[in-house]
Amino acid sequence: MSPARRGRLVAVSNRVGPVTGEGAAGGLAVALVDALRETRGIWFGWSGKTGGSAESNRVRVRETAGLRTATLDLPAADHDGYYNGFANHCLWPLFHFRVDLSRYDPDEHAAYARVNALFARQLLPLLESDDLVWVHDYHLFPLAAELRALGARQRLGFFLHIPFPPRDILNTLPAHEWLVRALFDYDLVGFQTEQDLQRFCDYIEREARGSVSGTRVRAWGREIRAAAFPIGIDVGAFERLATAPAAARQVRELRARLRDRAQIIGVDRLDYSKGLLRRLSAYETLLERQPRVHGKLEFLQIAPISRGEVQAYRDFRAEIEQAAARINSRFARLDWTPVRWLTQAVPRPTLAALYRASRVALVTPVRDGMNLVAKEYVAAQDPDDPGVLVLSCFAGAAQQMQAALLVNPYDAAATAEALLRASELPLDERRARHAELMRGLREFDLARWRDAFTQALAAPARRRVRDLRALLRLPSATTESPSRSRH
Ligand code: ADQ
Repeated sequence: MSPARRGRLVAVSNRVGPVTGEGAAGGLAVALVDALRETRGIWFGWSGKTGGSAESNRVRVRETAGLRTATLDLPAADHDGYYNGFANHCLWPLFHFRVDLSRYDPDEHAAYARVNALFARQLLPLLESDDLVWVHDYHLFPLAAELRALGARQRLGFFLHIPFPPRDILNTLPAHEWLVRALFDYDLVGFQTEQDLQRFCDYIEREARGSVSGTRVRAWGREIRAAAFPIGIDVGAFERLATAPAAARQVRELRARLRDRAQIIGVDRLDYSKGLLRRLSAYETLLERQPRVHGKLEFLQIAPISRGEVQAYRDFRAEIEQAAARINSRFARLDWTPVRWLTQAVPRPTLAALYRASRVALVTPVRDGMNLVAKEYVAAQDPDDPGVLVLSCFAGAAQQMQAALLVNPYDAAATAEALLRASELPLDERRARHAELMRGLREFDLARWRDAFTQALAAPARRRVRDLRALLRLPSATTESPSRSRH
């Protein structure tokens, strides 16, 4: 770990992920777990169980496979208001630019604040003075404020995995100032992309009447650091998964089943931000306009059900299943089903094999913080005969993956054309695009994301601006420019 690192790393997220077994193979969990093990740190979060009361529930500290986790059960009503309510019915849609789906309920807001306060009370006694505390995502905006109110002096960092919305959209949230102001109790705030950072800075400058100078952001009498830290994947691990003997066997079996058909793959949680309806509509447009692809393409969408307790998700699921059924009833033949729809989670080795066996990946969110599926698909390809990534320009990943075929998911005809082009792209162009994408994946991988963030958080305050630039490899010309324009 970095020489700048002092003390332990303490990660805080809504859920503590599985630390062993199949579930732990998820990239983010692995990256955090490695860093937590190295520093003898802790991963703190909700246990996944509801019940009891805020007064009676106690944090459970466990050590599994060399990693310490600290988990807490949440009172059922508080959990519902905090997680299904404010986090996923209010913040998630709003931060994905869906004001129409966002619902603000003061009781849910209060439950969100209560759960953050409870997390802070239970976390504080576990902290040592030189710990680095890394808080993850929109469930926990006010955690630092709650910790500070209890006297915490540790370095506190926050990383937002989802997009930061434009000022006009954020302003529709009655509690917008409360939410953004809470970020000023952290020392470092990280975003996925420069665009997210710019939208945050725009809010600070115009709405909060604060100021931005390089990575220093001042508002409400406080100063924090803010920067973009694009998350990556563990490229080597995904390559190994995709080339393991079991995967190679699965790829052969899948290809034998497909015969001369090209498989298009989509892998997403069943979420309206992932653009699944528009994706189906683009595929339908292609089938309408290009009868020659009938029987030649097969679209496999893997979309495990998520947040099934939120009404918007249930409505959306029904719509999407109808759309898939409509396409199949319009175009299916005895020997060909145009759309195959799976709603179960798939073990990661199988996922890697499915990616490798697919000629095209269709990753078309209407808005996404980053999108790791795009990166996993590329890493799983055979460099000698790689598939093609069709990627939404509204995924954070598009900023780094310019060698993909970039599409506007709102334009069904253009997406259909890109899909056709992807399925017919000549080998030399496929190889060139894949090589270019792999260079980017290796340069900005998961370890770099983790180390850049934790080193920036650990760096002494007066050196932090320069260190951040070096870590993020920003050109020195922009260093400390007081009037750096962000618009
Ligand atoms: P998500 O919205 O969950 O993450 P994404 O980045 O695509 O979106 O990550 C999904 C992960 O789940 C991938 O690793 C994928 O392989 C896995 N997955 C999806 N479907 C699966 C299935 N059926 N079986 C097994 N695994 C499956 C949030 C933000 C993103 C951001 C990430 C990380 O919304 O924008 O990229 O956090 O910061």
